[in-house]
Amino acid sequence: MERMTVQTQPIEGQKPGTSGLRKKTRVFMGPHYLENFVQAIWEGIGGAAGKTFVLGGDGRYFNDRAAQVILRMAAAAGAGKMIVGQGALLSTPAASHLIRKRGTDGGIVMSASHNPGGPEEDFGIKFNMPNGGPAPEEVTNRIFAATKTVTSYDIVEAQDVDLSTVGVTRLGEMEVEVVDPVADYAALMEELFDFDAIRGLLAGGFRIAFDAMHAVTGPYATEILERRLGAAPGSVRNAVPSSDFGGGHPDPNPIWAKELVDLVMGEGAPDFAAASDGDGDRNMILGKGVYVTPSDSLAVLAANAHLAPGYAKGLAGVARSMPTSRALDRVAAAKGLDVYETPTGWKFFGNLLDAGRITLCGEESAGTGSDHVREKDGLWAVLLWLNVLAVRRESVAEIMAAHWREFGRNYYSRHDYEGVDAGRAEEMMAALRAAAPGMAGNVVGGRKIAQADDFAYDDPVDGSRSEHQGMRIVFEDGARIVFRLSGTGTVGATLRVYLEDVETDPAKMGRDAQEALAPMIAAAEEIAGIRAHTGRDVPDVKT
Ligand code: VG1
Ligand code: CO
Repeated sequence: MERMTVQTQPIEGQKPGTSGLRKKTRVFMGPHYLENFVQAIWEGIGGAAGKTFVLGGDGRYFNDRAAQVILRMAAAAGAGKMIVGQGALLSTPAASHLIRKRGTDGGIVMSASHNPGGPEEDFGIKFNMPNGGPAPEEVTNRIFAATKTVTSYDIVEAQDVDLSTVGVTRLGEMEVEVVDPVADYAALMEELFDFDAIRGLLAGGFRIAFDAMHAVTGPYATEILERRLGAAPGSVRNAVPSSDFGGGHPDPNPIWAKELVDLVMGEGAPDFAAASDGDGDRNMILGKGVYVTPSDSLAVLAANAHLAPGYAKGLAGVARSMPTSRALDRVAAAKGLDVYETPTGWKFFGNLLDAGRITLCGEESAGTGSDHVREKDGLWAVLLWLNVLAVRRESVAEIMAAHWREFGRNYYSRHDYEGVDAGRAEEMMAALRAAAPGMAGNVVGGRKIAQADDFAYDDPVDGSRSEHQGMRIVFEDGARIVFRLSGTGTVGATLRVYLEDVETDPAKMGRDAQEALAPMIAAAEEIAGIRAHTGRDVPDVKT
């Protein structure tokens, strides 16, 4: 087997964002693009020689080809072993678990998550650390720096490795172990949750629907929900991963999973429904006639996790990303738990989880997880909900109503303006940054601003500081607006406006969220001048 050194030169823009490097698939398929970045990963982590890595992806277009390139580069870099999901598939949480379980030196996940897939859509790569979590900024900065100086990469010349069968093979000196992508993950779920109780619930006629959105969770959900828990065959929909996710966005929100939302809102609705994203780390939770916002779901799970065996001893603490609603804080306050506020992106939870300061955490973008892995985990959230439902024997709607009565309700919504001109979006953020220091005390829409700042985070574990993580404007009565630019998009800029208002009067807790938030929507426009800056009247997506 011949090892070659290929001359190359730096390619601009290989800067990892909120979750790895994401670009148009065609860009990734361009000459040296993937290879340069993989070489930069090896450099950013101090080399691959003698190391063991996990490799898998969400099955999108180019997943199979990219896997072969990464394997040949790993062999050339002297890696000792690669553990690969069969068919080069692994959900993000399953990859995280495998990295931890096998005690490897990290892993490479090929995914652009909830972004659409296909030759004209998106592809992505992220590196996860030995703790199973996304590389922290310090490491992604080193990787980015290496992309700017790379002049060559090493790769072996070889036939494709057969990834279709479970077993051990070799690529030159390197061992390649192909593993069942589902088995270890499913076993972990059985440890955390009361499968007997959930089986009992389902056997009693409780009907569920799970939409895998043609993405990687299909095989996991089919094995766990249908085979192990006895959900009726067909409960898992769109269960076969396809390279373009059936032409849709594998994004579990009311827009892209509209069919499922229509199902629970219509006649003969199932009792519980859920969906996951491209790489299986997100979740959307629905009940008969109800959509549970991710922020509320996080709060409900924090309040009820002790009902599942894996969390019976209670929670060490909880965390949420800054833009996530403060419904979680209400639960934490009532239960005397520490609550941490981190920047957007799962990498910021890693240290808190490793240090044992938190057990449960989540984001408003449909990500929830715990210390069982170091990524958010879609199916895990679904199973925790099912475990809670099996114990409480109430409907999702009843659980939500009781939760709001007990803790209060934080009306919440995120408005996204997609494909905005990047320069204009930056200008809007710069204007907000400049105005923020003078905002406290101003009255907008009859409410007084208590605090306005550009969120910066000091990690309490390693002391690292992350700045410019979003503009937040907090009102005296607890309402809040956050403005931030997305770090996962591949075209122009996506402006995210996060809107939140607090309701403690039980008589007013059943309102439509957009209606209840109308004053905050108007306040956001007044404060930021979204229309003038972006030329947009209405958001593209409301979740
Ligand atoms: C978005 C979400 C963020 C999430 C990230 C990765 O980032 O807002 O909460 O962690 O996607 O999710 P941004 O920068 O576009 O707002 V995904 O499921 O990669 O895994
Ligand atoms: Co994802």
